[in-house]
Amino acid sequence: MVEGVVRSDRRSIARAISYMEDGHTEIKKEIMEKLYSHCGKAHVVGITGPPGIGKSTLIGNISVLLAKKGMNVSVLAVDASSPYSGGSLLGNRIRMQENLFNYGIYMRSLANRGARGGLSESCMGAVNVLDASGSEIILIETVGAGQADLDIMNLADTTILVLGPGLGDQIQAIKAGIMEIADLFVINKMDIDGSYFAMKDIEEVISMDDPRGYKRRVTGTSATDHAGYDELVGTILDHGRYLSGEGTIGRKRFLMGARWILESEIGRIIIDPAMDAIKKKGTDRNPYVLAEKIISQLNAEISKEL
Ligand SMILES: Nc1nc2c(ncn2[C@@H]2O[C@H](COP(=O)(O)OP(=O)(O)OP(=O)(O)O)[C@@H](O)[C@H]2O)c(=O)[nH]1
Ligand SMILES: [Mg+2]
Repeated sequence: MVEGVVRSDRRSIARAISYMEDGHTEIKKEIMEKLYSHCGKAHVVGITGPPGIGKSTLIGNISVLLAKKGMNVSVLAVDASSPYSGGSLLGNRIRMQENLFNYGIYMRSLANRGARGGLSESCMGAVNVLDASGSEIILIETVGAGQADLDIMNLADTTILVLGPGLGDQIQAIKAGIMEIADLFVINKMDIDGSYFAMKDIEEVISMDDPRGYKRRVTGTSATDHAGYDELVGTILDHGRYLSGEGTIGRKRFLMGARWILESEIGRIIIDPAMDAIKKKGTDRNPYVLAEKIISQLNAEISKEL
């Protein structure tokens, strides 16, 4: 199956992702280890925002533009509240899926909050499968609400927050949390009144960014007018280049990886016994000694695992 994934065989990709959703930890771990040497090339883009703001429509449109540039594109819809539709009309939905298929774009919904690991863990697994299969860009759609969403965004190299007209209060609420982790902003539904003000709102927020860091941008898009997508694709690719150019991507992925280790089921297999052993040993208040103990205990647990 792993060989199939690496060959980009669609059935193997689908099976491997299903294991990531439902498989036992041991199987997931084995698959992830075998995929490891094939991973690391994909640019992972998380797209979040309130329900109905137009995320699926947007992703449908930009994934086609990316595919037309010759890129290998995949789409993951996480816990989508509505089927991948690109519009509420059934005809629209069929057209969107046909369109993605015709451009060779791989699309998959993840909706399983099964007992073995959470949704964000399945998503992390799916990203690794797609990365190993040769996807150059992986677009993840998730509804902008709550912790699970933030965890999924913790997977993305580039996080895009989609907002729209008439979200004044929501923008206030969002400013505190996800605003900080978003790298790029989109005001969708530019064809609707009020979008201009939403755009100004975001511009004001990002004008306060630290000038030494990445200069965040906001792009206006409209599905009705098919406008803004070229510019948006430009900013996404630009952010990807920024990350690899700056070497920031290594640090960012390392930190995200460390969080996964601490929070995932796989991590718990190693970390919990180590922590238990340390707790039994005593009541150290000395952080230097404690740090050394933790590391040697983790080393012991890891070699046991290997
Ligand atoms: N006027 C206008 N309508 C849009 C635009 N983009 C999307 N829509 C419509 O907004 C509705 C929701 O679009 P979706 O793409 O399904 O939105 P979503 O954010 O993916 O929704 P959820 O996945 O349910 O959170 C559909 O009826 C779209 O046709 C736009 O730019 N302008
Ligand atoms: Mg959607």
